[in-house]
Amino acid sequence: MKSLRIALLTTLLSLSGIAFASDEFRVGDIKIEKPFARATVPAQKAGGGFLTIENKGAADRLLSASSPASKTMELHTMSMEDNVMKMREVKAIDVPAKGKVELKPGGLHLMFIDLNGPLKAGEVVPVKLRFEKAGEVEIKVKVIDMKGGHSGHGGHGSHKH
Ligand SMILES: [Cu+2]
Repeated sequence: MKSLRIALLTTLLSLSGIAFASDEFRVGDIKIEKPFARATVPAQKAGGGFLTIENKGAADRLLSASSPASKTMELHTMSMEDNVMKMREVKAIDVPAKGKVELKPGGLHLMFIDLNGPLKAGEVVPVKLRFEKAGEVEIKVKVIDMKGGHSGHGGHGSHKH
């Protein structure tokens, strides 16, 4: 009955906003959960990717990401500065020992830079993540339509570095 209860919980969670499949990817002590990306419109050159990193072992760091969907990918963080949401690139994302890091809208995220085409809702995009200790893992990122959801991740169209 336990699995039924978990299934029910998953259903409730997906009803609360974003529909997730039970996507999990592992490499070494690292587990990647529920990767998703925000669907983009044709004029958009960049898009955000989100996921949860769980670490069963010693401290590690996410160093980089890459995908055939875009020319490059960067690791970004977002924060409020003078009442304006600002994004900046980070060199790495720390994954604490026996801890968890959430990449989510409004915070840390993966950024597809120079998209080769729009990210369309329903598509699945392969992304390769490289960890300092655990090494490389390829994950499948679901593209979802987030219209009506968070709007705080604006400004990507005029992304500057
Ligand atoms: Cu970004």
